[in-house]
Amino acid sequence: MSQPVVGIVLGSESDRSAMEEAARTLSGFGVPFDVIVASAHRSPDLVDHYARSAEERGLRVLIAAAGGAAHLAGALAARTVLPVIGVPLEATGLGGLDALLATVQMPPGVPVATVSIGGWGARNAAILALEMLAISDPALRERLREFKAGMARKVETASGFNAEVTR
Ligand code: RP5
Repeated sequence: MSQPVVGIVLGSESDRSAMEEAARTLSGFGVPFDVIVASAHRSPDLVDHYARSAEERGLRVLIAAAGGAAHLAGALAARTVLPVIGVPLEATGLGGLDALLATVQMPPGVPVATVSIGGWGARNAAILALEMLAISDPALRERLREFKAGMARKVETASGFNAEVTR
């Protein structure tokens, strides 16, 4: 098993199903990752240890998913210079808006790259992590290019419009 380069941190075990798409996407590209549950509020020492040791353990990008008062991504970003991607999840009656605002509104100097709420965000977090890794990995960059071309082909096929003629 190769060394994980992406770390996925879930604020709770109850977040696991919402983040399955992130794991599936990274697996599809053959990029090794690890997944842990660590809560910014309930297990702050674990979050602290995970973030501070992430770089030396070989991780290159962190993805943090949490709902409600979602401080997890920010708590990680406070403790590492690795890029942190935040996925706001729907966990309360506020539909994920609470987590979105808590995740995205970071103070200057401590950015969290915040993606959409829930499943869309889970998938986009993985793709964004792949794009970050691809900066120094031309082979991965080519696979991402093919992935995007594949999406375009699907839309073009569904539209019935021959986009080739417009290029
Ligand atoms: C957040 O509170 C977690 O990320 C989760 O989305 C939500 C509810 O957690 P549980 O009470 O189900 O553990 O911290």
